[in-house]
This record gives sequence, structure tokens and C-alpha cells, in this order.
Amino acid sequence: MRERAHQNTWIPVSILLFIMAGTTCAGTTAYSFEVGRQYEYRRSDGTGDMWTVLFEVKDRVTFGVFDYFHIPVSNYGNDSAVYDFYFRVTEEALYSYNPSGPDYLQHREAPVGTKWSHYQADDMPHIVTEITAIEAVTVPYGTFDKAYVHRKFRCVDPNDLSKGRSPYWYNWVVPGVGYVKELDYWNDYAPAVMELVSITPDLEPGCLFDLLGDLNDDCRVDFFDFALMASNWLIDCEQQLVDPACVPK
Ligand SMILES: [Ca+2]
Repeated sequence: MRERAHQNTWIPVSILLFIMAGTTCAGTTAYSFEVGRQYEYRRSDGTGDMWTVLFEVKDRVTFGVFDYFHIPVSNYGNDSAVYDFYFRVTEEALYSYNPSGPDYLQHREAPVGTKWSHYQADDMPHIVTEITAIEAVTVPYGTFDKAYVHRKFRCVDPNDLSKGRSPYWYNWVVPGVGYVKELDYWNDYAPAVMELVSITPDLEPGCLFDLLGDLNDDCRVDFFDFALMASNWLIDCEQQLVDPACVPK
């Protein structure tokens, strides 16, 4: 028993050092961005037109204290235009770079009903986002059991929508993959539908075996799984409903 007790005190200290070193577990971020990776989408609208939209992860840049993926998005409006975006990814969220203030929280993995807004200068400067469902989704790239549905709209005043608001648009975000679908009611030929077709180079397939304790699905039970468990140590979802680690099944 003493030996076991000794082992049990050693392991948490190791985990603490591991976390303090800033190492994150491979495959656990909300998005699968890597420099050189390309995401191909198919977009269509009520006119019957269908076109290809590309997200290309070009390089990484540092603004202030954060690193961002520089991602040019081309042909979103079927017009060959290219727009540069700068995103940073955490284990449960995606932020876009804001040169004049805190970054914009675009997506996060959180319970249904979670709602937030941010300000981006425009005639309707407030963008309101709410997680309205966590559900399965099928797109040409594949079927996923769990996608976070984000419903968004712009408005003049989030506390008084009678002053003016846009139609909704919806995003489906799959943990570990990213943005797989968009449904946009804010155009003349709504809805416009955009779906993920391919990722190049493709993502590594997950483990093909059910292995109890393999939390990051890499076919091994090792220290990475232990660190994942330790990062949620003593969280009680029935007592701490607002903890972002508590995701409804
Ligand atoms: Ca594992």
C-alpha cells in the first residue's frame, strides 16, 4: 500500500509540470488547422448556381501575445475574391484577430443556450451568436455525431432588436475538424448552403478500436490521456453548470 501511495503522489506532480510546460495534447483543439492544409467547400444558393470555396492555411503569424493561422478564403461569393482571415484556436474555441481590441469569439464548444455578442464596426455592428443545438451532421466530407450549431445575426442594438437586425446564418462546427457547414439566410437567393467536401492533406483517421481510457482516440492509453483527465480533475458538472468542460451529451 505504501508503494501505491507513493506512486499516486508522483503522478499528479508530473501532470502539473506537464501542464505548466504549456504542452497541449495532439488532436484536442477545436479545429484541425495546420500550415499547408486546404479545406474545400461547395456553396450554392437559390439561383441553382454551385461553386467552390477554398480555405487555405497559408502560414502562422504573431500579433501581440498570440499566434494566428493566416487563412485566405477565396471565391466565397463566386467572384474569385480572396479575403485574409487570422484565426487562433484553443481546445474549445475559435477566435478571429481584432486589431483594435479583444479578439472575436467566433465558435466555441459549450452547452445549448450559450450566447454571446461582439462588436464589429458596421451599420449593424453587433454580432450575436447562440449555440442552438448539438447534433449529428452529414456533409460530402463525412458524417459526424456531434456538431455545435451556432446561430448568428447582426443588429444595431442587441437589447432592442426593433432598431434593426439581419436575418440569421448558421454554422456547424465539429470538434477536431472545424467548420463543416453554413446555412445563410442573409442574401437575395436564400438560403445559401456551404458544405465541406474535402480536406487536403486529410486528417488522420481516429483509432479503429474501442479502448477504454483512450481519451484522445490515438489507440494508446498513455500520459496524454492522463493529462486530459487531470485537466478536468474535480469538475462536477451538476454543481458547476457554467464550466465550459461540461458539454451536454
Ligand atoms: Ca490516447
